[in-house]
Amino acid sequence: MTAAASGLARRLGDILGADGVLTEAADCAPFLVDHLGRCRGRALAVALPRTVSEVSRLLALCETERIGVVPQAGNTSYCGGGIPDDSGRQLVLSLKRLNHIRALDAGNYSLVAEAGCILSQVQQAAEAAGRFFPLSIGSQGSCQIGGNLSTNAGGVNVLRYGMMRDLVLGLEVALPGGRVLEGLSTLRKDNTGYDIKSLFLGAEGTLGVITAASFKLFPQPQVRATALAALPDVRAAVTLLGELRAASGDRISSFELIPRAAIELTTRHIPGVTDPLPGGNEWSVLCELSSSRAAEPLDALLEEALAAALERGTVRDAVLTRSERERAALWKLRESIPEAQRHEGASLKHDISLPVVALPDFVARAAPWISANVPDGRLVAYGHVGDGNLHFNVSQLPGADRERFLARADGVRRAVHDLVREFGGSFSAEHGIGVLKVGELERYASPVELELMRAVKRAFDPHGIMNPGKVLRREAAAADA
Ligand code: 2HG
Ligand code: ZN
Repeated sequence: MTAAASGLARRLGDILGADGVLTEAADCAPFLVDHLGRCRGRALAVALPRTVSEVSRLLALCETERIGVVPQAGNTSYCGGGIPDDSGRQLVLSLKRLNHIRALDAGNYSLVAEAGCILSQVQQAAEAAGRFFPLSIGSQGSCQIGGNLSTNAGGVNVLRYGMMRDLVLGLEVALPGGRVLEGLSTLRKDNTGYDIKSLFLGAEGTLGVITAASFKLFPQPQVRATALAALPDVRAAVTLLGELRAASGDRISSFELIPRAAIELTTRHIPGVTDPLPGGNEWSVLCELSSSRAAEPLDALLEEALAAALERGTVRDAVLTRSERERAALWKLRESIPEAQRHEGASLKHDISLPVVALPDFVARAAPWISANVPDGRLVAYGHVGDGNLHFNVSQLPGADRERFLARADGVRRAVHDLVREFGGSFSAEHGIGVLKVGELERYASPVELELMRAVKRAFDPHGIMNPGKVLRREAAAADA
């Protein structure tokens, strides 16, 4: 360690205590690489504060010393937002010890959680009080609330409950320089000027460090009906979504598209996953209805709606789950697609969203392009079709050369994202920008949007110490941090 680094570690130790600063290479290593192994960096140290006051004092010190601070929560992100650059001059600020549920008010349907709480911990706290916290994503056993807030996470319940942004009532944020925005309101209505908290949601730690948030809770679902339906094409998925919304009185909480390729990958790589509808169907959807009214006959309703869809030809085959075990098996098939893709080899990932009605035409244009231009890859397009969000991923074919396949990434990304734009969509639906999509934001955001984003960044973080180079490229004046 250089003299400057050890001096800083000592001053951080004064704020955080001896066990609050990691400097040994082996201790820091897990914080310096993302879970997909796509982004790696180096750091001066890793700080592990326990309180908002420690975070605030740390940010005051880092602003004075012009040290870049990289907030990191569960480190499950897809775009490298929580990984430092390779200069070795930035500080990783892990939120993992800020992990308390501070308050839960069942009567007010609200909960206050610190940023380092694991998502499943928040879900369980709500459930123990007879309430429901609806954010649900594959990594919920390890991702943390601060990261979910900072990337405005989505997942499988967005159709009914919205994204993370829609669940937030208030935020506590430590700002560069050390001030703290104390905004843990649990009010449903509060129109007092600009909605400042909104700017931190999806900002990926570039404006300040979210240390806690107050959330809406909902009544616990009491009944669920879950089915897998095989479909002739993506257009049928959009049609079925409309039919089910109408037939169920809008009880749909999840509507997930699963292509045949994903069923093949999960049954091949994930122990215990089987295909509930063998028959080589090109597309399926996992649909789930739910209600907080126990007496609601959702199974019968879903069965009837799917039978009618079968008659009309929207659906080719369907299976309803008859037990919690069968339901869990279906969800396992869906949730383990990313893991199965990893076992299969490299993949090119595109987290895109489109108006739901545009999805069929988009896939009809984009899928043949992939077949013609990526001979060593296979399209695995799946995801939250009810929200218009597809993970338009391409998996390396078995036996293909990994490096040659990955060398196609830039060209494929350009073709996919340009087509997404042509269809009025977004190149970043729920995984954020991080460091990997900074160039994409520059290409697809309008000059006015970029100018406003840069102005916001300067207003909140004039010295550019907050997660430098993420979301927006560093400005020359802030190049030191
Ligand atoms: C999902 O919906 C996640 O499973 C991960 O957002 C998507 O790995 C992916 O591309
Ligand atoms: Zn997803």
